[in-house]
Amino acid sequence: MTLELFKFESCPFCQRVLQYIRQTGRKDIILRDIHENKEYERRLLMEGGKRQVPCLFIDGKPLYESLEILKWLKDHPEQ
Ligand SMILES: N[C@@H](CCC(=O)N[C@@H](CS)C(=O)NCC(=O)O)C(=O)O
Repeated sequence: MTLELFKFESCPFCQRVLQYIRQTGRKDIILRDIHENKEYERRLLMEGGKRQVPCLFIDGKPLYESLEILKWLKDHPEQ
């Protein structure tokens, strides 16, 4: 399974998710900073449908909303 988190550093909702990832020591999530890379921003918009962060792509399928993302991560621990 491929997990990609689209985010930017100054977003508090992203920080909430990033803190959880750090706390749990998860290593299976690729971070995509949309402020550092215009291609990531383009992908988020084109494939996700909107520019909102955080957004977790789960095998390419977008999941928006930090609380939904946290719930999904808790329900799907790193293998
Ligand atoms: N309810 C959302 C709020 C996310 C949010 O407001 N993110 C801001 C950045 S801090 C954003 O992407 N704004 C741009 C937009 O909504 O188009 C969540 O919890 O994830």
